[in-house]
Amino acid sequence: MIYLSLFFCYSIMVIVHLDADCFYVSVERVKNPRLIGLPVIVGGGVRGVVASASYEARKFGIHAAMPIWKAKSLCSAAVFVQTDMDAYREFSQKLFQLQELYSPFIEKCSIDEGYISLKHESDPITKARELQNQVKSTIGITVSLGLGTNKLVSQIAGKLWKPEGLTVVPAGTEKEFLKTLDLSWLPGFGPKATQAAKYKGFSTIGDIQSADMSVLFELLGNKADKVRGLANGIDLSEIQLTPNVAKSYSEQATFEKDIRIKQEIYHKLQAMLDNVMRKVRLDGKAVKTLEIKLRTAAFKTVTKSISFEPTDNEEVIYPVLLEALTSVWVGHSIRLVGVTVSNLAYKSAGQLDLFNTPDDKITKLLDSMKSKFGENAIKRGHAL
Ligand code: YYY
Ligand code: CA
Repeated sequence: MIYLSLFFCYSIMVIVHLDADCFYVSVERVKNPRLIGLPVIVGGGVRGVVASASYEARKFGIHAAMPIWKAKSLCSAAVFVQTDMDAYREFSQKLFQLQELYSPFIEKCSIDEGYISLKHESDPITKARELQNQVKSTIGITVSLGLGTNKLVSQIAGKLWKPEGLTVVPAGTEKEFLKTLDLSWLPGFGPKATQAAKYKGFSTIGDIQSADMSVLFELLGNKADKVRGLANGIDLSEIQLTPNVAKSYSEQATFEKDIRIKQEIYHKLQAMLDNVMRKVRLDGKAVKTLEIKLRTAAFKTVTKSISFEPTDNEEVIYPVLLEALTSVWVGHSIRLVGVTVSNLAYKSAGQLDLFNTPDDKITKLLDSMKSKFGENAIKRGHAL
């Protein structure tokens, strides 16, 4: 009986809220590890406010959106770093690509926050812990996670214990969990609304749970019903799938001079395929579809796509590439070529064997040399 109810609990407690801890600061610390352990503030620029403060800086009362001059006055020893949005976007992309390995159901809420549904997992808590560890070991930043039966509860749980928190609200305990929290945790209670509510004697979410409906209506108008539901841990909003997480990898290039020799066109396409497949491997994925694009000297564009068994190895795709090229190239002069691989397969533990990943020593050696010495350190013969 106990086993059954626990299983029931786990099986519906599947929404994870993920939020990177002091995200901009964490990225700056990967770039410059000397910042680790120091009170660090990222911000400044035109608006002159704190964009992200390390947890060491927060001990001095510094927080996001505070004017820089005020932060300086609170902690003269703090290290101030200018924002580097390009780096934050790059880390954000890696962060969401990692989440994709755990679930296809992801809603991106901001550069470093999102919801992930783990409804397909039998043990979502263990999976969430795995994700948290993998983010730390592969990207070098920490995240806090909240697990609950709905978005509201998992979001509050995730933000309640930071940094590196993993807070679980079991099914059926939502109301109890919210009861003692300050009102300002509820959506719609910004500083102004919270102040007005406190004036009327509401201080915690529990006060809203038990409030007289007519008083709530006076305070919140037609939102009263919804807010009462939220206060009781009822949130029916669904995860809105974010479509712009990478669904394909592609590269294209224009030749300096138009090319009419099939072997040369093939070699160029092979070199581009090598590059995109290296990215696929770095992201721990596999692909099932290849598309090539040729643009002729007369600006006519032709494409051909072919699907195959999932693989993360370009050598397996070379024959498919040749087949695609042979089917569309009939002797034209070509000015531009492009390669796209898509139809991504998600690898998770135990699934690896399903992929067509031959034990290819050359591919592994190339990957490791490129990681150590840069993209151009070594290439296959066709790319020279
Ligand atoms: O998530 P947490 O560890 O608390 O810190 P950050 O990742 O640095 O997030 C900062 C937080 O502050 C983010 O949710 C946006 C918000 N914020 C703001 O409200 N106003 C600003 N001018 C800058 C940031
Ligand atoms: Ca954050």
